[in-house]
Formats: sequence, structure tokens, C-alpha cells
Amino acid sequence: MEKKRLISGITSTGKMTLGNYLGAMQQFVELQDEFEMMVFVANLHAIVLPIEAKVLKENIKSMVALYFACGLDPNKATVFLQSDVLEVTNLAWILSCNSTIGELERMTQFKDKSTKVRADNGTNFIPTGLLTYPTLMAADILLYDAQAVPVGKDQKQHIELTRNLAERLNNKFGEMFTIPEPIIRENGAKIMDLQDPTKKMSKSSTNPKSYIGLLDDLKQVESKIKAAVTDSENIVKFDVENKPGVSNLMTIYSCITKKTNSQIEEEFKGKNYGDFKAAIAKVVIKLLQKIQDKYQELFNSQQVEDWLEQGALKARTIAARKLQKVEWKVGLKYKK
Ligand code: AQP
Repeated sequence: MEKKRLISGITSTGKMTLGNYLGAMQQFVELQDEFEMMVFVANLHAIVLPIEAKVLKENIKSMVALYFACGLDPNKATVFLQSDVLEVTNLAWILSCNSTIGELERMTQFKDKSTKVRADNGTNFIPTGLLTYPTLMAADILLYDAQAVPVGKDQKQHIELTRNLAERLNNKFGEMFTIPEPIIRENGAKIMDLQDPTKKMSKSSTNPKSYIGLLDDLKQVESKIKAAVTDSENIVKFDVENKPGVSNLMTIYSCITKKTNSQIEEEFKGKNYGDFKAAIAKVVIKLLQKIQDKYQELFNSQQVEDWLEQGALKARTIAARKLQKVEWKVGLKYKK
């Protein structure tokens, strides 16, 4: 039986965080044996908000090496750079022409990010790409006939839109797209900011204490965990509403150790937050040490460039076939 195809990507707006790892990358690695996994570095998504060319280049290079350092196997997963497949922007345009401004404006990510841009720079500086981001994301998925998309909780609404667009075009022009399902893990789907545990941990956050980068200095990682916001109760208990900081740290600990919340509560019964944070720092540092050692080995290696080229070739072959079919169906091509 053919394996189900899964696709996902991470935006190269910064260095990958523990949130990206636990919400997305860890899943990709676990799923690569059972499914046909396609994973890309989303560099086209990264230019939605202004980013320096030099920084973007560094982010891409470091992210590619990190993908493999985190455990993606080039013999199992197809790893590629989003902009290496030109077909994706063609399909994104077709999807944009079949979506409405209203439905794109309703996306939570657009609302949050445009509010922030407005506050920082004024109303006239909201890039069009911020609004059309979800149609590019839909193209990323539909171009490869992916049956499922492993993502963090924040991307669920975009997958819902992708499904709607696929159904809309299938009905209007005839069957052409596979309708994708989201795969969202229960634990770790939303790792929160260490300084404000009501907000998602984000790699573009301006406060470095609020997130753990996979490439952070390990001493700093320890201090960031020690400085993470908790509460004054000194009781390790999972209660997102009343103890968001402690619950977030429990989630991080649980995702890495695979212990359940009740096992963790039992483990730290009668102990204080100092002990709890020291235990979390220990497992996070052990995980990052392993990733960073592998990263050092891979960064600058020709092997990584070769794997990426090999991934792009495979992705382009699938994409070209699909785009031809779509262009024929919508009437852009007049010769078969
Ligand atoms: N904090 C998080 N917890 C769990 N999952 C997360 N993801 C991101 N942050 C968390 C998941 O990682 C994948 C790639 O996300 P992305 O980088 O493409 O975009 P994002 O969701 O906007 O992530 P960031 O870090 O917040 O990026 P910036 O700062 O650029 O906006 C997705 O599956 C996402 O759900």
C-alpha cells in the first residue's frame, strides 16, 4: 500500500525555537518512518514582513542544517527550499484569485500580526503578503497532494482555509485537489512564551528571554528556564488557566521525557520550583546538546547542499505535474 504523503514547513524568520521543535519538528521526525514526509524551509513566507537579506540567508542555511540535525533523514524525508519550486507561486496566484479579502482578513494570524505592524509603523505599512500568506500556504500543501499536514495549533485555521479553497476549486473546475487533514498533537501543540505564558513562544519575539532557541548557548538556556515566569504557590500542578507558566514548563518537560502530567506532579510533590526548573533545564540542555553537536558537524557540509538539491528535484517533479493539471482545468493552458 502506498504511504500517505505529509507536508509541512517552518518559516525562516529567525532561529528555530523549542516551540517549533516540540510543536512541529519532533513530529516530522517521528512521522518520517510511517509516512512519505515532505518538509521545506519556508523562505517565501519569511519575507512577508521586512527582513534583511543577509539575515534571511543565514537563517535559511542554519535552518536546513538544523532540520537534519534534529533527525530528518534525507533517505526518508524530502527536504527542500520553498523558493526552489517556482510552481508554488503560480498556484498561490490561482488560489488568491479564488479567495476573498474578507476570508483572508478573518485569519487570526493576519489580525494579530497586522495589529502589531499597525502599532509599530502605522496603518499604511501592512504588506499585501501578510494578507495573502494563507493562500501561499494553501499552495504549499495542495501542490503536492498532501493528505495531511503536521502543524502546531496556531496553524489550524490556515489548514481549514486550505480545505475550503481546495473544495471550492474542485467544485468549480472539476476534481484536482486532495483535501488535507491537519495533524495536531495533543501535547506540545502550543508552547508558550517563557516571560508571558499567555502568548505563544515565537522566534521573532524581541525579548530573547521569552524563547529558547535550538542554537542558544546552553548556559543561557539554563538561565532562561530559571527566569521563566511561574507563580508564588511553589506547587507543580497542571492548570493552564490559573498556573499558565508552570503548566507550560510541565508541557516542555512532558514532551521531552514523555512523562504524563500526573507523573510529573507526583515527581515534584513537596519540592519547590527551583528543583522543578533545574530538572527541566537538565533535559532541555541534554536535548539541545545532541542537536547542536550534530548541527556543528553538518553546517558548511557539502552533504547538506546535496540533500537539498536532491529534495528540490523531487519536489519540482511532483509540483510540475500538478500545476499542469491545474492550469489545464482552470483554462490557463489550451493544449494538453
Ligand atoms: N510556540 C509554538 N508551539 C508549538 N508549535 C509551534 N509552532 C510555531 N511556534 C510554536 C509550529 O511550528 C511550525 C512552523 O511555524 P512557523 O515558523 O512557520 O510559523 P509560526 O507559527 O508563526 O512560528 P513562529 O515561531 O511564531 O514564527 P514567527 O515568529 O516568524 O511568526 C508550525 O507548525 C507552527 O504551528
